Amino acid sequence: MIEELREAGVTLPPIEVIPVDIMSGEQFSESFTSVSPNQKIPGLVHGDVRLMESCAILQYLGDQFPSALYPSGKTRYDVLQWLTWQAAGLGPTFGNKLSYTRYLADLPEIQKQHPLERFNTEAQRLLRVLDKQLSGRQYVCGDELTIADIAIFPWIRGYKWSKIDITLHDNVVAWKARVHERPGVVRGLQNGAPEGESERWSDATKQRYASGGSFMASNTTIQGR
Ligand SMILES: N[C@@H](CCC(=O)N[C@@H](CS)C(=O)NCC(=O)O)C(=O)O
Repeated sequence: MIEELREAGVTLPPIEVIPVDIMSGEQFSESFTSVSPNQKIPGLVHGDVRLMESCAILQYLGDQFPSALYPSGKTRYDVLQWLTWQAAGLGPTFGNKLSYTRYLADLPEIQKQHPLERFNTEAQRLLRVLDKQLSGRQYVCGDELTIADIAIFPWIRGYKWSKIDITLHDNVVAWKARVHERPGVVRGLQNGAPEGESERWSDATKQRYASGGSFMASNTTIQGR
């Protein structure tokens, strides 16, 4: 979002990006919890405003720094419905599929079968909905990139990690490539990624994410919060 605002010619105040290492539990620290009571990244501090939830943060930035990324008028409601669709549908479904695919290695296969099938089927349904929406459009809400695209893109981009096959959905595949090649997106993806690994993780990084994810997804960790 920050890099796309810059691409749109918006002048931003100085920005400090503070990494929160969720693998080592930094999301549970007192200072981060005061920004994000749900103890999940991302969080935003701007003056006396403290915000959690990526879709709320996108709306806030869109409001504070006006551009075509968060259009006004009737289109805004179109953007908001797709933003909410991500927060309530695509994100949780892809996230749950990811957990059962990569992070719950200790769970017997038999216990994983139903959730894997359930979340994969729902993910495919959501992809059909997105594919239809993208028919005849460059971006989710028309011919301009908006915060709806910014919210949806990371889950679609990471489809191999969650093992959700997007390749049957031609419009989704073309849209993913279109978003991915934008200079602002390229710069944004490099921010915070391990050196040289914004496009392809090393085996060591995959292993680190898999074990960190297993720690976060376990019922014991969730109960202890
Ligand atoms: N709906 C939230 C989801 C945030 C979320 O799940 N963040 C994950 C990383 S992608 C996290 O912080 N996990 C740490 C944990 O579960 O302890 C948003 O969009 O901001």
